[in-house]
Amino acid sequence: MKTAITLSQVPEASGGPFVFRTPLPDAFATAAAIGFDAVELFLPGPDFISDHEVKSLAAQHGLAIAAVGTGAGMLRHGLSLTDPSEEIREAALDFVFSMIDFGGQLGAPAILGSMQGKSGSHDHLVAGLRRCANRAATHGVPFIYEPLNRYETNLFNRLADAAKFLELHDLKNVVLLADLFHMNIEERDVATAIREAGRHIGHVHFADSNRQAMGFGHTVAEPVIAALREIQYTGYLSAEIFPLPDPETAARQTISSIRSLF
Ligand code: LER
Ligand code: MN
Repeated sequence: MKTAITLSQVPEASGGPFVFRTPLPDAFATAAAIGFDAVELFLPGPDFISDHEVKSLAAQHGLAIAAVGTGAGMLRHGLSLTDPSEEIREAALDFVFSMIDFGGQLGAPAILGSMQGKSGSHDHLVAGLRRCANRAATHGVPFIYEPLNRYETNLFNRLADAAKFLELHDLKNVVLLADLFHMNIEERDVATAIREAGRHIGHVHFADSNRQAMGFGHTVAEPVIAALREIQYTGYLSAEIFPLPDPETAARQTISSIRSLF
């Protein structure tokens, strides 16, 4: 399993679970110095920085791009793929496509988190997911769908329900994101949920129960790691966590928890 950490450049997300928010050259350097394999980018949009510049920062620091978020489409523009208005759904799709294309240039998949909408319909979700999955396939990357806790969406809160939905609609090239913070709220047992949805899981947000670095809350991480090993998960453990008590401490705690778990 590989390690990643979140970098945000979205001022509207100042209260969000993103660790480094300094300008990207500094954030890449810090992530690399602390020992991460990759970064997960949360950007205002596809034009914030060129893919060429990101590639050069990644090469300079020996980092991969684990994934790119799409949540700025919701935070900055109020868009969602399941909005009742067709016009807004289409604008949301344009935004997500633009991030899929941006990530695709970097070999990184895009994530559908808050852009799925807070209270949408499954019909709109399946239509949006299918189009995003097809777009991602043109870059040879999957599209990542993230079940969120009940306070953030009514669509899917648990991995098993989302997995069933992917199967029912034969949604190919969509993988699930297991965010351990959301799962701590919604799953009966996090390790069991991982085992049962195993073949669909393509990304992990590695957070403790309180959305701080692993080891700073009450999650017992050993069974979670054992379940990930059992499903032969080879993707990223990406720290989408609050920068508490400060970004560096949160980042270092993530790396030391992973080292002690492996
Ligand atoms: C995004 O990855 C996520 O987990 C949501 O809670 C957005 O804040
Ligand atoms: Mn997440």
